[in-house]
Amino acid sequence: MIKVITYGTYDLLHQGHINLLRRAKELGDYLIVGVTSDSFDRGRGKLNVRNNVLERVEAVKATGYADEVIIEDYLGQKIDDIQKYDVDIFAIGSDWEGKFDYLNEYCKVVYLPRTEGISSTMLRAESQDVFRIGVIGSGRIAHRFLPETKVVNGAEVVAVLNPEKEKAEAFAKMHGLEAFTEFEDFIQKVDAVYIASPHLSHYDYAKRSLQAGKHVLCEIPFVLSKEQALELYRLAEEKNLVLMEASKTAYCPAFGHIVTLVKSGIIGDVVDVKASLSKMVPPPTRELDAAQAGGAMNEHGPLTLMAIIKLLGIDWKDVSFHTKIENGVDIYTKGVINYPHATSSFTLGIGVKTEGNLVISGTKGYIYVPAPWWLTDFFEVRYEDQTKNKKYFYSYDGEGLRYEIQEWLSMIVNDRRSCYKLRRRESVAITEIIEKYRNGENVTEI
Ligand code: C2G
Repeated sequence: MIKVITYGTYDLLHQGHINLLRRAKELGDYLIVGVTSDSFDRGRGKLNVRNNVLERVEAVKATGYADEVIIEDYLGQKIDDIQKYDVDIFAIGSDWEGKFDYLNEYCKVVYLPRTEGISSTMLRAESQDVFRIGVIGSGRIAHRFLPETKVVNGAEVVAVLNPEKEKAEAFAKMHGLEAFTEFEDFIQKVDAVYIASPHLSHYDYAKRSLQAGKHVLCEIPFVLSKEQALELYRLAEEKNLVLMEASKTAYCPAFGHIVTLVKSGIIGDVVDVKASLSKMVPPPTRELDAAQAGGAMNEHGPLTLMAIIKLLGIDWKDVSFHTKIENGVDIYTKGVINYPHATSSFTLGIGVKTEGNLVISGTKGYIYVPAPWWLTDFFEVRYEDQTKNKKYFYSYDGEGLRYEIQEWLSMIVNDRRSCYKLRRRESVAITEIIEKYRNGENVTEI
């Protein structure tokens, strides 16, 4: 019996896939089809897959060509599978010509003709509008945002707004966009807005964009008061628009897995979360400017508080801060947030260096995420009995903004107002804690 194996995502299964499966089956007597898992696809940069793995498996089965369906979940699995299932022929479409020659060591490799004129990418593009995105602000993070949109289907940045003409034009030139200095002209050209302007302008720009009927992705710190956050989320709801806080770590694959592992009880009851984030910034810079809401708490509070709130929830009892101020901004802030059954602390620095790790302690074990934990790609679950320890590795691609952009567009396309990766009430809770600090509640200067 000749055994054939082939692999694919098979998203929005189409005639090209069906032809490929038929041809693969014709090469032998028994066809094994490896369907990629959702996390494997995310790991290899396929961020826009529409059907989940179960739907894709069902679609492959429905073609009637597969004698057996398996899940492909890791790099290198093809070699294992070929040996494990005693495969004679590995078949794949001609778009992969030459890429799988290394499998010749284990079985025969056949590249089958690809069906021209159809692909999942085309089908996704047809079923999904391309969103014209406008960027407000042209600073460091805005520059990083641009290349990240290129890897997300359906995202096309078309315009930039900066009241300072030369800055708007320089940014537009660099990225091939239209430059605007007036909000009213800019907003008419776009469907959705990414706000990466100075902190103090976030609220105003977000409100005006929502009022103009545009979806909003707003950089951190989102806004600087709980009232403003509530008002904006209410406005978005009323207008049936997506408003999302750009808390990048919340949307990255590894951090999401940490949260689900913790919630599933892998380290028992969580009793303590410690999160630190420090980035030394040389003057003169916005981060060290009090007039632009600089300071460690405004800069790094949002991501750090996001981790604590995702892990322990929004029902904290009390919050206190110790802070070191220089020239009107906190160069270091340490905070403690107590919950009825747990405690947590954070240390943030822009003029004081700290270890930037995240440690989640539970009654059975702890999770250690080394610095920089906010660009999570690795963590370890540790126990008293070290033989039970487990390390988890993930990819954190590019600047890591692609995950939030993808989630934002997916919410728009699928008409979702809320995302479990960062709930609106969690975003409001983060803002509330930052506001308490800004108001000097329970703040001790050192
Ligand atoms: N295919 C085809 N004709 C098309 C589109 C796709 O013959 N018009 C083939 C591909 O060449 C591949 C299979 O259909 O053999 C599945 O394609 P995808 O779903 O795009 O999956 P892919 O990313 O190619 O997965 O480990 C995964 C595999 O390495 C490849």
